[in-house]
Amino acid sequence: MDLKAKYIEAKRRWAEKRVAEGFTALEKPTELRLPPGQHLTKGFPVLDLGFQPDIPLDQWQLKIGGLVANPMDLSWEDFNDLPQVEDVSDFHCVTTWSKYDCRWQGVPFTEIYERADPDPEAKFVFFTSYDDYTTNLPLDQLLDDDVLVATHFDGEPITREHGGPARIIVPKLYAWKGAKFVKQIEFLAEDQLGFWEIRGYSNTADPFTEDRFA
Ligand SMILES: Nc1nc2c(c(=O)[nH]1)N[C@H]1C(S)=C(S)[C@@H](COP(=O)(O)O)O[C@H]1N2
Ligand SMILES: [Mo]
Repeated sequence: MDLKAKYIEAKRRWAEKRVAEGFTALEKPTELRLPPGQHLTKGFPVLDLGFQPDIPLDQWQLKIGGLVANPMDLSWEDFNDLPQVEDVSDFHCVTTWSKYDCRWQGVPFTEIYERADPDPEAKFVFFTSYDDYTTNLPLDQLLDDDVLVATHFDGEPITREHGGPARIIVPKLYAWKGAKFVKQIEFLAEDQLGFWEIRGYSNTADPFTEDRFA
């Protein structure tokens, strides 16, 4: 599917989700839900680089740039003017824990894509965070209807330890592909490896094929 078609399909599925009221827990049989080598956790472990940046909302900015027609420096206010949705998804960390039914709220990545209007050459996205963490993804995988720039978890603002004010959620991949404390989103023609990808983690990161290390 080309990128435009994928984007339209994701938008269509969002519309369906909005109609399906009372949508809370995912109904999937365990064998399709818990990836191989993972165990279920009820808590919510914290994984970071050893410090959690403190970003006052009046200084927070989300920079969107690279190969786009409309580069943007969004203030917290600008960002919160974008359409928001809620989505429930599972979370899989490469260190073998998974957490079911995470209820996230935030701006769908498709809204960022639409406003930034990437050039046709843009095929990859590079994320940079306020703790200098980085990660990279093919644009294609971000145009899915469960990918969010999330600001809320379980109805509350995401705490600092879990990546607030805003973090990226890409439920279909291992969680290191989702940048906490996100600061910048760059659209690129060539792939550029992020923090863990440089250090031997898989660049594709599919939990269901135990695609942990390159
Ligand atoms: N900015 C930033 N984002 C990050 C990380 C990090 O260290 N810094 N760790 C990643 C990893 S390995 C995981 S498993 C998840 C952890 O999210 P959590 O701390 O909310 O469980 O965030 C990912 N995003
Ligand atoms: Mo992780």
